[in-house]
Amino acid sequence: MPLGLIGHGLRAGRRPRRALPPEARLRPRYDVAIIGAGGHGLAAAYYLARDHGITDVAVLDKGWLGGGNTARNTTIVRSNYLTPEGVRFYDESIRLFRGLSGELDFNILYSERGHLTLAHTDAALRTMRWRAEVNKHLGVESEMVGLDELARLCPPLNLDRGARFPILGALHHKPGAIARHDAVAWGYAIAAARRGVEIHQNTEVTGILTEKGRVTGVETSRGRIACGKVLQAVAGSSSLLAAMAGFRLPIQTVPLQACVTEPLKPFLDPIVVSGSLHVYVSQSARGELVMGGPTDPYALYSQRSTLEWKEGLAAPMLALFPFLAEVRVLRQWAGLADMTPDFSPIMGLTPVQNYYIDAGWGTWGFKATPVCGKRMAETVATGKPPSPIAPFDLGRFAAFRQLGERGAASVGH
Ligand code: FAD
Ligand code: PYC
Repeated sequence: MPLGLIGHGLRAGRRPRRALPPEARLRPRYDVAIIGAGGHGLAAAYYLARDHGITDVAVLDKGWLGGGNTARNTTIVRSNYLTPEGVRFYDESIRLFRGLSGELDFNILYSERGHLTLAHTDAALRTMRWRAEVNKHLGVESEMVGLDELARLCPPLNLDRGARFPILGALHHKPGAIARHDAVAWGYAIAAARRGVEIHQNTEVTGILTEKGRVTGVETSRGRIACGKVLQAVAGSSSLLAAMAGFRLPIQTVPLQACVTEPLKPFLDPIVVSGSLHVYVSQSARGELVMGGPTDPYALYSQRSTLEWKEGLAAPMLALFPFLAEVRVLRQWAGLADMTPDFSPIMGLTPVQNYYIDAGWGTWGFKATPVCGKRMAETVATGKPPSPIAPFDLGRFAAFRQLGERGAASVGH
């Protein structure tokens, strides 16, 4: 096997395909403009080209490729949701994630670790049993585990019954995984560009052009672009773009912070989440502990880090893993979470014809990157949202068809 691998690497004619082609000249017209070169926009561009042969596509970003929430998230992938619609949707994403390194010829370091959601109260146990039952019914591997099994799955966890927040049990979701977020963005970008998609960085969309209720183009910091169809995939800026297009979204935008410690020898295999204590942690391939907590408690467009947040994280984290007391935090940052009232995304059509939306990704959108890209590409190509995403339409809020996923959010936001 190692010899085969070396032979493959040295084979004549094999060219490394890791680089993005040089940026093309921005043209005055495209069939499709995608606003946002995060994982979602880039994945949609890739599947538009691969599955629908639509390659006259410009992906426009005000900053750099993958520099928004895609670069700022803690990379947790799971499908242990509460609603059947949510479970099916995220499960399809996991299936796509599993084959993504091969599909894109780009190693996204996808690593299935198992995902543990700890219960500290009877109410939490009840919600987890509910999730386990819905998951199992739909063929997703999730089950309740007691303290003995928890000790086996995660030996460093403090299971002391006399602890300040004793653990009563957990929801164990075997397919829970982490991946390299920037590799996901770059993998999709290069694969899309190879098929003819143009990616234009430093190109801010400043206005949406419409005529008789139909989109006709976008105004950008580099001039006007005419286009037949537009997909907005701007995560934390969704309400701002929707306002430019002339409609409102039921979204509140709040900062979400995270941090990493110095690298440690591998000791933590599963991803550990405590919804009640509002903290979660996983250990990256580099050995860093990637840690997160609740959203900031007020709506704000700011990506600063705060000491209060770090202090709020440290106490419960040390209750779970007391021996981390001397470990140093290396970096802390924030992204912007577009929170919907039901903690589910908004995907599909909008009041503006040919203007499509991929939004409401709050704290949960990284895991949806492949499935959302694939299904939004289908929506843009056919003008009709396919059945897996149809329930996530914008119209559900007015029609009382909310998809309540608050109980399956990672931490109590
Ligand atoms: P982004 O990556 O934000 O891309 C949107 C792009 O749009 C940006 O590059 C931005 O520059 C661009 N843009 C905005 N406005 C304009 C404009 N006017 N013109 C042109 N371009 C524009 N999700 C999970 O599933 N698991 C997790 O563990 C997880 N952890 C998280 C931790 C943190 C700290 C944060 C902040 C989020 C986390 N999330 C997680 C959520 C996840 O990061 C997002 O939902 C996801 O990255 C959204 O991807 P995107 O491609 O839609 O958006
Ligand atoms: O959706 O699993 C998740 C998650 C973890 C941290 C932020 N979001």
